[in-house]
Amino acid sequence: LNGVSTEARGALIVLEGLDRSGKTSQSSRLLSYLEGLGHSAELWRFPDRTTSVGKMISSYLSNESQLDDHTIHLLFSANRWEKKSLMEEKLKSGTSLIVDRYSYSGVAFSSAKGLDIDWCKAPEIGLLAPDLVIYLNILPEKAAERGGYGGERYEKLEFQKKVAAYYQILRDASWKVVDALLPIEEIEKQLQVAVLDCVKACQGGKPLSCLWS
Ligand code: DGP
Ligand code: NA
Ligand code: NA
Repeated sequence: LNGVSTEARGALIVLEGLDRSGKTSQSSRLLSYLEGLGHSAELWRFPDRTTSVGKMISSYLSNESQLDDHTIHLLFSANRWEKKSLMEEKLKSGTSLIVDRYSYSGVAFSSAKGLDIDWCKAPEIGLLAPDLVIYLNILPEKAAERGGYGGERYEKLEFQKKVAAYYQILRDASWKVVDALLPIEEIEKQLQVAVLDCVKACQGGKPLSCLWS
């Protein structure tokens, strides 16, 4: 075992869904849950608007700047790549990460604009694959009713319908689909069960892998 770490690794848990599907509040509930059980855990989100790339993305999303669809796609991807080594470090040192949006958002939102899906996936290849993707499933019409959208670039019903269709194409074995219209506490319970299973599997030696797998 020389040089081989025997420390249990953390789990990479991603929340995905349309805008207003409830990801953000469920993510913070999950963080409290894991911390309450004594697990080391952190809440991350993409886009990470604090980096210089993230600031360009934020300005684009609020319609303060215009960018070619391919260019913004690559910036979103770069924003995940600039966090990859830290992400790997955290997981290997035993910290679980709950991540609000990841590569599935990247591909679904850009494909919904008409970009080729394989072209959209290409820059995500080699990023860490989530151990679990929780998809908060909501009809675009229902999401739009939830207190309205905030007015950012993609928060339009017709566009969100296309995003939902691309999410379905991206669904794979790592996904757990949860009905986002259930009461908040019911969703929370379902997520806790799935997340605890996942954390235990990772502690038990489930290997880290890369997208897309
Ligand atoms: P949020 O901060 O989670 O509200 O995300 C901001 C918006 O950006 C939201 O409409 C989803 C979209 N988005 C998130 N990640 C990506 C990405 O990687 N690519 C594209 N094109 N859009 C994304
Ligand atoms: Na948003
Ligand atoms: Na959000």
